[in-house]
Amino acid sequence: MSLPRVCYEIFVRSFCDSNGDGIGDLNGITSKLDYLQDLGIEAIWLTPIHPSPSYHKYDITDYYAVEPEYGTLEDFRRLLSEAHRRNIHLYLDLVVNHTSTRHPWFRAASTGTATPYRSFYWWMTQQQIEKRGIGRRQLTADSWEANPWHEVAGAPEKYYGMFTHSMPDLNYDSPLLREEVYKIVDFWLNEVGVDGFRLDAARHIYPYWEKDRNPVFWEEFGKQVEIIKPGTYTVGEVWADAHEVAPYFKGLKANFHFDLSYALQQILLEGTHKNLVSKLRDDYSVFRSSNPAFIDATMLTNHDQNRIGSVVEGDVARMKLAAALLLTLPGQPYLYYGEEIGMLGKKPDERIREPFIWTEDRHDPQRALWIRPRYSRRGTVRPLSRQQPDPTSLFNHYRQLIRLRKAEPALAQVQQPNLAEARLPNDSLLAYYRTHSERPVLIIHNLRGMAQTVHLAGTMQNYRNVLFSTDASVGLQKDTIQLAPYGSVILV
Ligand SMILES: [Ca+2]
Ligand SMILES: [Ca+2]
Repeated sequence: MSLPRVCYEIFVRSFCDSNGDGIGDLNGITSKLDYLQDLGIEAIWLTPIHPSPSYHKYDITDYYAVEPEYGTLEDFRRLLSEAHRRNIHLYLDLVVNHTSTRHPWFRAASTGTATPYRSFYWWMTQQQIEKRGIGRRQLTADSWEANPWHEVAGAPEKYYGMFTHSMPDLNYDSPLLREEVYKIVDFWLNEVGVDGFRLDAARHIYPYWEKDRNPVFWEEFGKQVEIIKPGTYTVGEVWADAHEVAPYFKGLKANFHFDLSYALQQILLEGTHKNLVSKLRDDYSVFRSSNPAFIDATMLTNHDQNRIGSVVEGDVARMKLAAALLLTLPGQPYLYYGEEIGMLGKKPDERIREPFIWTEDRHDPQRALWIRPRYSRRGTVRPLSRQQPDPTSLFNHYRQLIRLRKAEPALAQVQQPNLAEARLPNDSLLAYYRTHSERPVLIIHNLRGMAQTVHLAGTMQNYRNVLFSTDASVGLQKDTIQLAPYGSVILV
């Protein structure tokens, strides 16, 4: 199967419930594969599906099993084979920066120094911690834990858990641990048959005082994975700027582009182009220096960020603009589930992970109920069932743009991003070319909430056909084109 061009992140607990217990599950996802295929999705990233005491499951107690709330290994195998039947790849969330404190490794490790599992984690006395000056960490976008050292009652040594006390960090100086992780990877790739992994907390594998070792670790990991199953896809969560992300491309095929996510949000909020194209081209050249075959994994937001719908205050016109930006820029875009129907949500985390709204039926049995929604309710978000028949809906806007992205060679290109600046005299317009030897494409976005007329000059006049317009009534007249408020056009 070829490299997926459009991907979709599912927060499993909230997507679709198949058995009426109110918790989204694997069979629920299987029942929605036709929906995802119709939307045009080619790969799915599932948030963790392994047994875990938390609702989000990012603290795992058994890497070989499926969380009973979500189903069984058989359910997972069926989901995978049904996905493959529709040419949809499946990526698991590999959370190996830390385990749950309830994982058998940690239970054994915390009993004392006599067990081989002791070396799987980081242990230090208060004196050692102070001597090295590592008692407090700087807060980062992904962790607000200032005191990463946690006590085991009655023991002299503390363990390191940078996210929280219930998530002890694994210590990759242990060769035995590395072996265990490769066994896990082998099991899911070869015994089960998944297509790849999203690597959680990739920049935290080694703690901040040894952070230069992280890209080196992933380089070894990448080599091992290539031996275990050649061609496996990997995408890293390296929540940092482009310069820090770049070296991770030596080991990982793709990395998420958080800088771009922020830049797009700024553009949507301020209504000016912020030199996006030249910034992106700079990022590409930084990534290219690490690996010319890098895959730029893009998103508006993910399960750790305020939803794009709330960033633009529920304004559907700007959600359409956001989608048009994401789906016409280079890269391998990831939609966050529900984004395509305009779901809303602001932190705390639970609030950006609310249940998908499939129908207007208030007793819709597919709808997850594990949390009472505050932002994404039937009154604030149009259910999918009402958007599907409406050609002007946000859902159909996504669907149409995805189709175009896959069909148009200049838009479909994932590797070696083909992006060039197209200059317009007004900074509330953002224009760029997706270059191509035979069929280049010109894209123009109106970043303002009022209509604008664009005069096409110079080489822009070569683009005579409208492939897409947010407002279907808009056309090209001689050398001018009308852009609806927050509207986008794609010309060829
Ligand atoms: Ca369920
Ligand atoms: Ca770590």
